Amino acid sequence: MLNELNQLKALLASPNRFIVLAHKSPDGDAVGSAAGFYKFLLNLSCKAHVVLPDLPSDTLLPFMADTDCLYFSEHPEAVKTLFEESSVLICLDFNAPSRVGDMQLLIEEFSGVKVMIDHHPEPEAFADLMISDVTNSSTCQLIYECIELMDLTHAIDQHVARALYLGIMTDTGSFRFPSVNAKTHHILAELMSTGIAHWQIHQDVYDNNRIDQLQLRGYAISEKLVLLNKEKNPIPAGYISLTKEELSRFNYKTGDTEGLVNVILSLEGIKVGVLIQEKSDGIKMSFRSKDGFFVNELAKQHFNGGGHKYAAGGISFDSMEVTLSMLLSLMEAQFKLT
Ligand SMILES: [Mn+2]
Repeated sequence: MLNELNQLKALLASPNRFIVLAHKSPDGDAVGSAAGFYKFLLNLSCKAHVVLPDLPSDTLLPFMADTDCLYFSEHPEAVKTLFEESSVLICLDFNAPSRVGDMQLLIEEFSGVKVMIDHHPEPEAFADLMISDVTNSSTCQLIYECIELMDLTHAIDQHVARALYLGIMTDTGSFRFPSVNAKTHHILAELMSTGIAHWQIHQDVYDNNRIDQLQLRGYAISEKLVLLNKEKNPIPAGYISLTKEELSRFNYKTGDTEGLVNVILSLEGIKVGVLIQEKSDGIKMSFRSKDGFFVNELAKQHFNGGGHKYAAGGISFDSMEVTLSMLLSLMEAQFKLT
């Protein structure tokens, strides 16, 4: 990694034009790493722009304020021009060009230097500089570690600190997942010492629900939660499925069901939770697990997805009915307790 960081440091010191890019449907770590790295570049007096494939949720959108972010879904031509005019592409919080949706070709055809900084397993070798740490809690933590190793922490101001704090907070379930280590807390302390209002970040992300959103959550838990662990040969799993009609009944907006899959996992005895939602482009699935029950292979092999051992995503292009019956038989085969 030191070799890559030396090369990155050289890029930062040369007259380059940077594009900072994170993945489609950006979560807190994607938003935090994009906004944070962008501000870091500006603090080093680099020329930089941020691009996201599409808009984050209303909750996360304010964290993109003051970044002049270009959204490919809204301004594809402007993004294409930017790709032609830039010399370095920084890819954050994803490890395969397919994770940016319709922007995939732009990455593949980018003629400048491609840099990847990411923590997801099994990176595809698409970048010239690959900085991958699959044990890291978050891309935001990894970015901090890179900045530290490049000896550039003087470029971390409150804007950078706030953004990186956001990503570490959201990717670690507020600092509680097994991926959190002592280093995570040391970094958080450093970020806090810039004077950011850390409590405000928690409040902005977690205490900002709309009533529709809370009621959708209530409905999902009381009416749609199915537990598989109550029979003779129990499967320690539960799932919630939501149809398009159910989502629209509660005026669903992007991000409204964020964290709902973790509620399943909070049940006593449950090791695997799955949230299945019917969206316009297919049936979206979020998998969460714990205690040695892994979900990334299931998502990868059967549902066109992947991710971390304990947190993965996938998509199915079958009907809800077919998807559910497939999921049930797969979970039975993989997770049944004997
Ligand atoms: Mn992440």
